[in-house]
Amino acid sequence: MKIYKTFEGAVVHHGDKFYLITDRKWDELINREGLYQALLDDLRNVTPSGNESLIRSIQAPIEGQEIWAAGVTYKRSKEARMDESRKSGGDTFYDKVYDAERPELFFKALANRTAGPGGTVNIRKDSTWDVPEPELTLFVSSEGTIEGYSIGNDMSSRSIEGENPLYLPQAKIYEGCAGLGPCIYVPGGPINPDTEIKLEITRQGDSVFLGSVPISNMKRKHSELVSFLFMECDFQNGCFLMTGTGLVPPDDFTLAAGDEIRITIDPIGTLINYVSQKAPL
Ligand code: DO4
Ligand code: MG
Repeated sequence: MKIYKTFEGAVVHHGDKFYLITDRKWDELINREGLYQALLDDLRNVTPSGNESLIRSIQAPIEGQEIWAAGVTYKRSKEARMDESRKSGGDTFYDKVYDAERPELFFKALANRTAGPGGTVNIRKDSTWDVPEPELTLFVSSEGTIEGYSIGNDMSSRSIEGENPLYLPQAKIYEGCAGLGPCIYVPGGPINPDTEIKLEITRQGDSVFLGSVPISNMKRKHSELVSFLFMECDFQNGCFLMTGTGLVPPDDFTLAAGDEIRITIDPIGTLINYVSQKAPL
């Protein structure tokens, strides 16, 4: 089952049918323990439509949730970050956090800084080296239960983070720093461990990066990330948790304004965003 947030209301796609739900606010609709069953119950009172056009005006599937992110959960992320921060002496922190019991977790964005499907993500004007980070993103209810999955893009400045790990919030948090969508996939159980994350970046019609990684390459368990996040934080409307990147383009790659970023995680779908940058300094 998938839930889309549209300008007309929430649309649930179940089997070959689409259901428009207008009598519940988004936060109230998604933030329920046992969401799959709760949605099935809701659908009994809604007349379905066989028409896909219900999901034409899709927004990011977020309203009152915070987006948090986990870092250095894949070996590829650890190695790339150690390389970019070696000169500053910051490389050893990534190595340590990869092996530590406590994961790296950081606040990423609220809805106002998050681009939905077809929306624009930004690169900072004071950054010279930028990448998207395609991440399986958990939707966790206020009770701390993993109820669904979405696709996240944790936009990152490698030049700023590489200069000093203490610049992480500036490398990660700014206008248009996150992408989320196209829906929340609610399978009614854990996502298939064979799931793959695919990233394609296209520049003026040419593919300039293509890669994929299985989520089974992730070092930590989803439940482990959630339990650290919920240890001392309450989330009244539930929250999203990006689970870290296992795909980092080669060091000679940087995003440019106009690039198209296409992240696919079957069976969630494809999140497409376009890159923008105000005039560089
Ligand atoms: O350690 C910095 C951030 C790491 C991150 O965002 C990731 O591994 O995805
Ligand atoms: Mg990341």
